[in-house]
Amino acid sequence: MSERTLAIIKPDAVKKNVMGDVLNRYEKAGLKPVAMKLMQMSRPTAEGFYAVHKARPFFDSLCTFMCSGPSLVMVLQGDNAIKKNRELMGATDPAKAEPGTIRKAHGTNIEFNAVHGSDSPETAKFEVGYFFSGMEIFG
Ligand code: IDP
Ligand code: MG
Repeated sequence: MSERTLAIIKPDAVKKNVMGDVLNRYEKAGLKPVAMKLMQMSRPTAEGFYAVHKARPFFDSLCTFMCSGPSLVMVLQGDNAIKKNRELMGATDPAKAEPGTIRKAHGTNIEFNAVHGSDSPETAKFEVGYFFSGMEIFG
């Protein structure tokens, strides 16, 4: 079933000049970018996006990281896009990520881990709508 998921190439990966490699992985896996914007998140934007993690000890540091430079924020569309993207990404901690995954290749540590991907249909709906209006999505 074709679905949409929100993906972010985080500031660490943009700084490392690996946007092209990550986009290539999405496209090769059948995940088509149908909306994208290169943006530097404001603090309130990052805090709202990660509101579910507000009580976590890493919340403040995570928001500082996400505001530290431009990210490539996008909507990916394809069969089982949510699960497929999570598989491409690998585990949250790059040290534990499977070989061949994006985080294994480009993540630095559990915080600076290169990419974001929605983790469920409900989350995807919220996250896509957080950054994009219907008019900005081509699919
Ligand atoms: P996910 O991105 O794999 O879904 P989440 O648990 O939703 O992982 O955490 C969101 C983001 O918060 C992670 O991608 C990572 O950047 C950061 N993060 C998660 N756990 C830790 C931690 O223990 N220390 C520091 N940062 C963390
Ligand atoms: Mg998550």
